Amino acid sequence: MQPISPELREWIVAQLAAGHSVPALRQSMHAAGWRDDATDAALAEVERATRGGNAADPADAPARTDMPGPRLENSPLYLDAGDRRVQVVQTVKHPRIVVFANLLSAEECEALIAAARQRLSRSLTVETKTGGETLNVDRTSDGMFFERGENEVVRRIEARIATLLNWPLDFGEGLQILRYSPGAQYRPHYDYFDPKEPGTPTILRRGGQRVGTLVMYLQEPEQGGATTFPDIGLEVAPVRGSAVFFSYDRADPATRTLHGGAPVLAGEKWVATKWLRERTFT
Ligand code: PD2
Ligand code: ZN
Repeated sequence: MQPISPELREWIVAQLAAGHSVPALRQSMHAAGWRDDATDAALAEVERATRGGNAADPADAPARTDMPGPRLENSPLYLDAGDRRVQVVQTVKHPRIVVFANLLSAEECEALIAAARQRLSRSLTVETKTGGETLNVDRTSDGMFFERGENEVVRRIEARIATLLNWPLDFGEGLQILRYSPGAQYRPHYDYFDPKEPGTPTILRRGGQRVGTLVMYLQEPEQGGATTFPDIGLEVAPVRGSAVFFSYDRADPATRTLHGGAPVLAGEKWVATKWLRERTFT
């Protein structure tokens, strides 16, 4: 029997609260690969737990209090990231966004690009409808993933990120590398997994929700390629060795973390993305 995770329970509660019928839920879960006996057990458990009570909407659930992020209480200009002194260039409180400079050396940027180049393929995005991966017209870059701790430079950078963002190393997904050629872009999206999609509980079994993103710039394009935050009109320039961090304490647009990669107009942009989960990512 598949275990009934807190995420699956939360998803079922949200679906019921949104007015979806139990048969419709059974059909979505079946399509997402859930066995019928597991589906019945999960539905029964939620029914028992919510009988007589209010089915809470996850958007109204209390925000997480334990979140990744740098310590900024004393408005530091520099932060000690263990093996490197990182500059704090810009901060936004809501949404929580921090722009860093000098996070990576030019040699580290080159080493990541060199190790990734031969392994690139057209980027896929996690498909929350099914829990699988699909080609996405909204994302026209090429990409690959390193395993966590795959090589020396990846290990060094992951340890630095864990120190800088005060988040356990093993809560992070493997580093993703993206290359944008001229014309390539990543249309505005949220990095958290949509709790309303039936594939989401499957995705969340590997470490819960994403709660933070760090996009590190490995190579500057000649023009274009900013990381944009349309809700607040912010554009972060893709300067080599710099990075933008943002966090989201619930899987909801109220976090104002809509963001995208603007089209590259000339040259090539390379980035490395580290996504942070709620728990150990397996
Ligand atoms: O490359 C970027 O600027 C970018 C923009 C939005 C990367 C991501 N999202 C991502 O990797 O999630
Ligand atoms: Zn993103």
